[in-house]
Amino acid sequence: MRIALALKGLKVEEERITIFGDDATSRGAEFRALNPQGLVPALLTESGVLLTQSLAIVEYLDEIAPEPPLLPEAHEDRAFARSVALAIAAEIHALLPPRIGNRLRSLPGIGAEEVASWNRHWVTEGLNAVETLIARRRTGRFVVGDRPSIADIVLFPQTVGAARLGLDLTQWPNIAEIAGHCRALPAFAENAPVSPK
Ligand SMILES: N[C@@H](CCC(=O)N[C@@H](CS)C(=O)NCC(=O)O)C(=O)O
Repeated sequence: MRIALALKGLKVEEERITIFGDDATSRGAEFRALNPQGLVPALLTESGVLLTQSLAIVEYLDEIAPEPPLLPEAHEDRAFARSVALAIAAEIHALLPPRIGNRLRSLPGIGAEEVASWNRHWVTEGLNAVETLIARRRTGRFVVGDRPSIADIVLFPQTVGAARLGLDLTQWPNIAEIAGHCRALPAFAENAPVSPK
């Protein structure tokens, strides 16, 4: 969401929600009263509607502020950008957030190294597939053409996470190149995900 806001030059009033550690504010009663899922991102609109789920929020931002567009123009390209975004958000990221690691570590015999190995497994398997999908259709600097779309907005943070897990991005040449083009843009570089303290 932060990358999409930055690409569009939109400003919002921000409240920092922490997601790591026992005292994570995302798990507190106050935040849950707002977002029962206890997850970020969450966006409260001017009329007081709470929007959740990053892809829904990015599409909402694209509708209220169409420039620059975050979905490609052609129908097939739009569906492709959405499918790459979902392949990452639903099939990779969903298996990795703090609540998954916390739950795994609560099980007998599972410690930090097992959780790191779990994370590396799902990122590797997921990005292998995403690399093949992208390689089949890529014609420009980003996932679709020469303009960043919803697909790059989801892909870039996942590459930052993959590197933090010690995975070598060059095993996914298209993804590594796209991540480099994203990082060259301040909207991406300044809004890369933060690591646990
Ligand atoms: N499908 C959701 C995932 C949201 C999500 O898992 N967000 C993470 C931060 S990137 C979170 O709030 N994690 C808190 C936790 O796992 O306890 C989306 O795309 O917005």
